[in-house]
Amino acid sequence: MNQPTPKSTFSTCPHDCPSACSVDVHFYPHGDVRRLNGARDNTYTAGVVCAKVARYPERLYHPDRLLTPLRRVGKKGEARFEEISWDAALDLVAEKFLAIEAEFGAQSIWPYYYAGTMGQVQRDSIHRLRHAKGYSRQFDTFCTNMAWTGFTAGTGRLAGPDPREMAQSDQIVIWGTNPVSTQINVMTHVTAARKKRGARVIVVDVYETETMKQADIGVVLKPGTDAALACAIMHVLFRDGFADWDYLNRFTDCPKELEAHLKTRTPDWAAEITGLDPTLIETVARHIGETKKTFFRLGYGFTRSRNGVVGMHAAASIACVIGSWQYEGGGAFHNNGGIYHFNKEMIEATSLKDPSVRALDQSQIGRILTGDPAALLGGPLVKAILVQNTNPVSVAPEQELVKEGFAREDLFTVVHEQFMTETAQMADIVLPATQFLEHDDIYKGGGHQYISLGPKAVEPPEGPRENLFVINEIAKRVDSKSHPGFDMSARDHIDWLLQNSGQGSFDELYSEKWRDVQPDFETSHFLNGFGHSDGKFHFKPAWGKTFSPNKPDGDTVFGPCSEMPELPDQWDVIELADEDHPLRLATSPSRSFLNTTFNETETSKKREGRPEVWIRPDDAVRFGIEDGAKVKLGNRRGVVTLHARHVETVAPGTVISEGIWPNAAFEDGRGINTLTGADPVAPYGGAAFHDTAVWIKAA
Ligand SMILES: Nc1nc2c(c(=O)[nH]1)N[C@H]1C(S)=C(S)[C@@H](COP(=O)(O)OP(=O)(O)OC[C@H]3O[C@@H](n4cnc5c(=O)[nH]c(N)nc54)[C@H](O)[C@@H]3O)O[C@H]1N2
Ligand SMILES: Nc1nc2c(c(=O)[nH]1)N[C@H]1C(S)=C(S)[C@@H](COP(=O)(O)OP(=O)(O)OC[C@H]3O[C@@H](n4cnc5c(=O)[nH]c(N)nc54)[C@H](O)[C@@H]3O)O[C@H]1N2
Ligand code: SF4
Ligand SMILES: [Mo]
Repeated sequence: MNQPTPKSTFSTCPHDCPSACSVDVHFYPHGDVRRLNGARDNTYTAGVVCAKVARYPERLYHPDRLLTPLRRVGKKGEARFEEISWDAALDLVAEKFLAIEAEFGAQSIWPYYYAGTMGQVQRDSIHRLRHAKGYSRQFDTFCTNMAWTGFTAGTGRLAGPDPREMAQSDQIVIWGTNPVSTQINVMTHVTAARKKRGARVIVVDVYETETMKQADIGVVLKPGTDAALACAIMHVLFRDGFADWDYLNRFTDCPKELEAHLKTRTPDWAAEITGLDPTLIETVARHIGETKKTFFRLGYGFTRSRNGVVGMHAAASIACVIGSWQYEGGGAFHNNGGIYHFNKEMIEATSLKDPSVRALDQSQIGRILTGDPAALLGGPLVKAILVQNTNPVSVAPEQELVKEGFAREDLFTVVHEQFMTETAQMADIVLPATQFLEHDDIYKGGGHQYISLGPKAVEPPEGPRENLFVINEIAKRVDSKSHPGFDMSARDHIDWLLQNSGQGSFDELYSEKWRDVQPDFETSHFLNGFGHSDGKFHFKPAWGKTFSPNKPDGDTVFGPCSEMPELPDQWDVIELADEDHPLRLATSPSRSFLNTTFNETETSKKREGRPEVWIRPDDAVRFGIEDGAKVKLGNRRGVVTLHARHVETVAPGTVISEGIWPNAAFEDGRGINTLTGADPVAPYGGAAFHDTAVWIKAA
């Protein structure tokens, strides 16, 4: 007899988002998923999810979902395929991988992944195959490098005050993040602080975002000038007696030196660099000085610049000058990655990892696939690539090179996907993937402090298989070193992970749904000392030697590391505007797409309209750009065609293009990342997606 369909169950949103929301999944009587909502009994999610996930059935039951394995029959990129069976597809993949390994060596095969799912099992099992075979490693650089490095350069640990404490703050500074779009739950706790305590909200961005529209004070500065603003704020704090010297002397490395260094970093100095009114800088600094319970919610956006590490470190330093870390509702928070301590041996086979195998820079995939010897780190050409949970033909910088690389006839490409993305279109073999409600996984919050379970809620359609299956089945066919992880189900993996990380078991977490692992107040606020060996916050980090979760192997550093300023300062390594490229472009997130995920759903596309570039009316006049006109944006990396919109509140000399639209939504198929660069940011790499000089002209 069939089991009666439950009315609802629980899960966790798997997408690449700091909120990692706990969700309730509601069913129709016939068993299909009806809708999702945020779990009310989870104290961070607090009943709220973003609109795109609330309407998840649109993605789950999308008519364009991939349902069968496919083999290319047309030319590369023509996207002509024939259906084949799973066995035939996996056998073919294994045969090719073995032949390529025999001829060119294991490192000519590159498993390429990212965070399209944040599930620990489904996302990270690819490393088990990689390490067991000695395939090339991946240096992850799309997202977190600059932010995490800048933050931990100061704090020594990627953690901070309980994010729910925002509700206890008197003032919240939302810096370089647009939570209304990118992590809506921040706003829940911000709103609570406003309602309960009349908290003031200050937002720092390069244009007036939806988040800024809700703020008491909006600070719209030129991209890549955040360190100048932070320095001027700290200058005023020292100058006007707001500095907490007891705190500074106990908890920081060189406060006197910082004070002296900032003497010349006046609001007038910063106004020149940031384009801000010096009186606005004075006002913001005074509000910060007068409000001990100030919570700095520091995002990723302002770090996606060539000086982004320095910007993050400078912003985090402000919390030290006023000693706001000492108070509930005070301090600086960026991400909680450092609190979880998961043992990943069974998922990733970390014991089989060979540090002598090269780690190729994910963002340089264009250079790598087109055979740039520097990007290949002196090793062999990449002859095969296995892609899971990412869409590099759209999201990676230097798109022209990425396309050229994937078009190589001698590159064997396997893409495991839910949809026929731009990357899947370039594949030799396309494998259909399950969606999160169709498989088991476990998640941890970057923006909160929960470990949460996402148990399988519905059966997948006939065809799609989970990532774990693909990895285990390839491993069996390519003579990989044996590892018990290849014989385990997702539930077994979750159970092992929890048992070996001191967090109970699968069954325990199933009954709890999520587990709060926030450290105690003293630890969270670094009142037992910061994470560095001297226990201090470092205003003067040893750049290139300092701890970061993103620190590459050995003493490898990137970019002009030796020129990084010793103390917080403006650092002019950004792609400055010049005569040929008079504007600076930031490619900020759109509300209804999540990177390229959801850019396949009709409601999201409808809400977003069309690819646009937003320009201030006065800048538009300078370049003769009418509101609504078709325009070209270009630089030495390429040219894109899109439509202009006049928007008043954008930083001067700056243009904004929201969202990663499908490449095909642009007139000539060239997506926004045609313009962005893949040169690594100092000191530990990362892509400067919001740091691009461009020209504009009417098309
Ligand atoms: N709806 C939606 N949600 C998302 C995503 C998405 O694409 N869409 N992406 C997800 C991912 S992968 C991540 S990593 C997170 C990232 O989320 P966030 O931390 O919010 O970071 P970003 O999305 O890069 O950019 C945030 C803001 O930084 C601004 N910004 C750009 N340059 C500067 C600068 O120089 N200074 C300052 N002060 N601000 C600047 C941008 O205009 C943007 O409004 O969001 C996740 N959530
Ligand atoms: N211009 C510009 N470019 C950017 C950024 C920006 O701000 N501006 N942001 C950058 C950042 S922060 C990031 S993190 C990257 C993100 O870029 P990507 O990692 O490419 O993220 P998505 O575009 O969301 O693509 C994820 C893909 O994974 C697939 N997927 C989801 N779940 C599963 C699964 O369980 N199994 C399999 N096999 N597939 C799955 C989805 O269908 C989707 O196609 O983009 C970067 N690119
Ligand atoms: S806010 Fe982020 S984690 Fe929450 S449902 Fe939306 S995409 Fe998922
Ligand atoms: Mo990201």
